[in-house]
Amino acid sequence: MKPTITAFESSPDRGLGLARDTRVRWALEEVGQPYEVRLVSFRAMKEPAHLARHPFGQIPTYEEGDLALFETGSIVFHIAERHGGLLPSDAGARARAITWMFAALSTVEPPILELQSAVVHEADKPWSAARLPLVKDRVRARLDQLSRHLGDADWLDGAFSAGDLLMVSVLLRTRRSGLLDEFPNLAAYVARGEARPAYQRAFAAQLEVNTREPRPAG
Ligand SMILES: N[C@@H](CCC(=O)N[C@@H](CS)C(=O)NCC(=O)O)C(=O)O
Repeated sequence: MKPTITAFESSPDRGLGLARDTRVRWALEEVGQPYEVRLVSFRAMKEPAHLARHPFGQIPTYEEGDLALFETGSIVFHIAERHGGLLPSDAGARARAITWMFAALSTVEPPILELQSAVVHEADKPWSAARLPLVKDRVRARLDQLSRHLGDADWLDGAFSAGDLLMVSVLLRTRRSGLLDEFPNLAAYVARGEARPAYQRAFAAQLEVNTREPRPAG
């Protein structure tokens, strides 16, 4: 059965691929699972039909028969469990790959989201300029630790896994700040992720949505 995911009708990043549906699209592309997309507006995301699928009124969601999921990490994990290719079969390696999924979302992403909030939502506050270097340093500290761990390896733990998929996706959000380029091995790691044919298909699919001509009203 083809799953249906939700994505922004019009992403605030206008197709840079940073909205989280790209992560789910990428996972589905990696495992070769075709999917449908239901596009939702910001208003529709907060209405009862969408809130029944996602209690926080966000994207992405994932529906497959009777199953409805929200939270990107959970969706990617579900896809990785259902299909081969995103989690190793060796039990220890699999547990480590899952650990990297959590690390991406709960250790590396939070300071990156904080930086994004500082730049997008707090730039007009009187304390913004004084705070920004602190927020950037928190991101830098995490990137430094990750960079030391990765060293000159291609992926975080052996073969590419769902852990890399989420980590690359999270790191992509630092590119515009310039911080990623301070760590050449992480920049190369992200570029390796982006070069994967599955990522390119996922990116192209979201770009197509976000560069469509607006539909005439009425
Ligand atoms: N923890 C959630 C976060 C979901 C999230 O923040 N989605 C964003 C798009 S990437 C969204 O829907 N933003 C609109 C809103 O929160 O109103 C996940 O990983 O799926």
